[in-house]
Amino acid sequence: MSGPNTNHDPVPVAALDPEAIEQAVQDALDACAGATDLAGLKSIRHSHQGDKSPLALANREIGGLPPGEKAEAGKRVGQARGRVAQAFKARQAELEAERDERILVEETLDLTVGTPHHRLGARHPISLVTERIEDIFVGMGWEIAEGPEIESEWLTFDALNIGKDHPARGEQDTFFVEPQDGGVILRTHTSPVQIRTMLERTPPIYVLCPGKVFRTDDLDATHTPVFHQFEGLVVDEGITMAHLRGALDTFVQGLFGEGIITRLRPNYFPFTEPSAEIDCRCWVCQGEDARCRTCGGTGWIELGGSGMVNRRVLASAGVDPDRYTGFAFGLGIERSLMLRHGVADMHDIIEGDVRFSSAFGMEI
Ligand code: FA5
Repeated sequence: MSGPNTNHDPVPVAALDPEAIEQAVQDALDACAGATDLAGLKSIRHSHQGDKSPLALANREIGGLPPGEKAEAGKRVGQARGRVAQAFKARQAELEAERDERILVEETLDLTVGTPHHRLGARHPISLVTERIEDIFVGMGWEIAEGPEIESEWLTFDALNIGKDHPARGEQDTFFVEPQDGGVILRTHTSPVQIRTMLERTPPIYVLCPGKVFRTDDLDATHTPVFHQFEGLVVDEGITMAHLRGALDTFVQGLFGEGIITRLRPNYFPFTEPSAEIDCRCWVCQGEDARCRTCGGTGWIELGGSGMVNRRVLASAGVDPDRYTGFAFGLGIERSLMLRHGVADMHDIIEGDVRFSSAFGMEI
């Protein structure tokens, strides 16, 4: 027979006293309610739910009770611990909601608040129109050639058949680099790149030479002392004025629009023979408005100079003039821009006001 179960602690345990348990629960609930943030809640949670908390201690004492008392004590302690756990869980949820709310407020972005406006720069229309012109000729298979802005007098004048007594060589047109008789100047046109190209390459030559040039002109509505030109040069066997005309027509149609044609008027340049002034059909009135403001009613707009490369120029650049012929032309980029976009005053182009450049956008 088995004897009576004496394996329990007969001494009543204070921790299991209902009032003590209720007090422990109340203490836990008060502490819980008093926690103002999640960190505070975490630190008090240990005192009321941890291994050494009054309720954990009471729970451990249940094992020592007489069997008949265990169930009730277990129920009491279990319910007490449940209430405390429930309170902590609820408070935790409240504090988390408060934290999330606070973060949402603190990190809210007001998308309507004005920001400091940093005005973006703009590419200068001279750069844009230069690229556009380059694209037209590169599209025909030509190459881009360049030369220095500080140039020798020989390449700028002598090699181009511009004699010592030519007015263009005078002080009223040319910026000289000191000493004045040192033979170095700021190039007055892009034509010396013709000579450089012929000296460096052998025909066939198909090049476009855009660049900055300098003349002692005063700044006014149509002139500037620093401006841009682009020079075209073709040297090959059998080249005629018809090829010049075809290249110019393709160019003006690319820049000014379909159907625009050119006209060549006799002129004189020492480096071309024969020489011609290039006009193009007015793209505004097509020659049909005697009061057109773009062409002055003439139906034609003057673009620049051109001609067949003078035999003497071919020879001075080492090209056999009996085998090769060529054509050249030179146009002002500022004037092309003024014509294409109706810019009335050169000042607008050279003053660098970003509002002027912005009006052209990034594409011409
Ligand atoms: C020449 O400079 C020749 N080298 C062009 C040439 C090349 C002819 C090849 C034949 C063969 P001209 O001096 O006319 O030519 O100048 C050409 C263009 O430059 C003019 O049509 C004009 O558009 C522009 N230009 C001349 N002076 C100024 C200036 N001060 N400001 C702005 N553009 C100018």
